[in-house]
Amino acid sequence: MNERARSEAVAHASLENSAFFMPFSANRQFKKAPRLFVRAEGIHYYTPEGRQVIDGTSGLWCVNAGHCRPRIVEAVQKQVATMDFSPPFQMGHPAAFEFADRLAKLAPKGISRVFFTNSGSESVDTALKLALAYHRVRGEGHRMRLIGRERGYHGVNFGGTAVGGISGNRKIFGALVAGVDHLRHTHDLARNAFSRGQPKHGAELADDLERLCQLHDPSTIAAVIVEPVACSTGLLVSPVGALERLREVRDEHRILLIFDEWITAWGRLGKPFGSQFFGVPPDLITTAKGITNATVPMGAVLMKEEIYQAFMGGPEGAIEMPHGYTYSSHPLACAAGLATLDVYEEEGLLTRVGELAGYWEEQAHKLRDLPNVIDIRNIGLIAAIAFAPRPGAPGTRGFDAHLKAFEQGAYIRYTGDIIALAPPLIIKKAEIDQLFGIVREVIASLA
Ligand code: PXG
Repeated sequence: MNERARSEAVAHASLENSAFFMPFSANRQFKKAPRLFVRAEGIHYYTPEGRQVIDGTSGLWCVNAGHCRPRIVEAVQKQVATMDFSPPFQMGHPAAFEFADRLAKLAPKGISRVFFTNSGSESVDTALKLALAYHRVRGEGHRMRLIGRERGYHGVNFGGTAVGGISGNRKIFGALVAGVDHLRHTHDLARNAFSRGQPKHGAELADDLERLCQLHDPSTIAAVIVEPVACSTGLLVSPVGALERLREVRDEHRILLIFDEWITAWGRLGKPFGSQFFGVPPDLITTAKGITNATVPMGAVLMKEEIYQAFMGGPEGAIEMPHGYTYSSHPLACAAGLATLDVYEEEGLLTRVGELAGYWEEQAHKLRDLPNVIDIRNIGLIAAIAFAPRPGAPGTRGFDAHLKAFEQGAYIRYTGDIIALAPPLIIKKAEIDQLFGIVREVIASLA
C-alpha cells in the first residue's frame, strides 16, 4: 500500500460504524468510501492526504470571502476568549446592536430592522411567524395562508418544509403545516434552455399568485415566499418580469412578499442583496450563510420599518415578539459577522461579481458542445449544467460528475443530473479557467 492509500485507509477505517447520522447524505454509501476535508484556505480545501481541491461551490454556497480569512478568524478567537456567550433575552451585548445596524445600512431601501437566527431554516420559519403575527397585531388575523413555489427550498423546519416545493423533502413528513399553497415553478427547458441570466419566458406563471388569491380570497393570505433564484433545485432563475408580477399582486392585495435570499445575498449577484440586483423590493428578506462567511452559524430576517413598528404598539414593558433562539445574536457569530462585513467592504466583494459575471457566463456556456449537456444556465457567480439522465438511472450522471470532479481536484454540488458551481467571490479569472477545465474533462469522461 502506498503512503497516500494508507493514510486514506486509516482515515476511513473507523467510519463505517460511526454514530454520526449525516444530514442530506447517503450514509451507508458515504461511510464505505468517505470524502473528507481537513483544512481550507482561500478557494481551496485539502483532503486528509494533503490533496488540494478547488472549492467550486463556496462550501455550501456560503464561504463567499474564501476560507479561513485571518481577519475573521482573529475576530472570533478574540471574542471567544473575551465573552463566549451572553443571554439574548432581556439582555444584550454591544456587537449585536452594531451588527444589526451595519446590516440595515446594506439592506434595500426601507428595510431597516433585523431579527437574528442561526440558520436559513430558522430565518424562514421566523419570517413566516412574523408575517402571521404582523397581520394579527394589525387586526387582520384572518390572513393565515402562506404561499410558496413548487421546487422552492426554504430549509427543513416545519414552516419552511411546508412552503418548500421539493417533493422528496416533504413526502415523508406528514401533513406539515395547514393553510399552505404553491405557485407553479418557472422551469421551462423547452423555451428557456441555455438562457444567459434571467430566462425570457415564464413571467405569466407568476399570475398563479393572483389565481391563488382569488381561490382562497386575498383576505386569507398572509405572505408569499420565493427565492429570487432557486438554487437547491438546480438553479432556476426567476424569468424576466416574474418577480415584478409578484410585487404587483402583493401591492394589490396587501400580502407580504418574502424573498429567501439565503444564496442571492452577500454579493453572489454583484449586490449586497439579490432584491437590489433585480430591482424588486420585498417586505422581508431571509438570509444566513455569507452573513458570517459561514465561519459561525448565523441567520437573519430583515424587515421593513412598518413591520417592526406594527409590533411596537402595546405597553412598553411587554415582550413584543414571543420568539427567538438561545443562540440568536451569539457573540461569536456577531464577531464573525462584523469582521466579514469588513472584509467584504475592504475588498469590494459585494460588488465584485458585477465585473466577473460576464467572463464567468462566457466560460460556462463554452461547455455547451460536450456530450449529454442539455442545458447551461447562469446568473451572477452561479452556473448550473444539466445532463440528460441515463435511461433507467436518473441522477447517476450528476453523482458521477461530483465524484470524478472530487478525484480531479474540484468540489462541485450536484442535485439529480444537474451540477452547480458557485465559487468564492475572491476567485481569479485564471482559477475560473482551471475550475471549468476540470469540469470540461469530467463531463467529457462521463458515459
Ligand atoms: N433557504 C434557502 C433558499 C436555502 O437555499 C435554506 C433556506 C436553509 O438554510 P440552512 O442554513 O438551514 O441549511 C437554504 C439552504 C444545495 C444546498 O447544495 C442548499 C442549501 C443547503 C444545503 C445545500 O443546494 N440551502
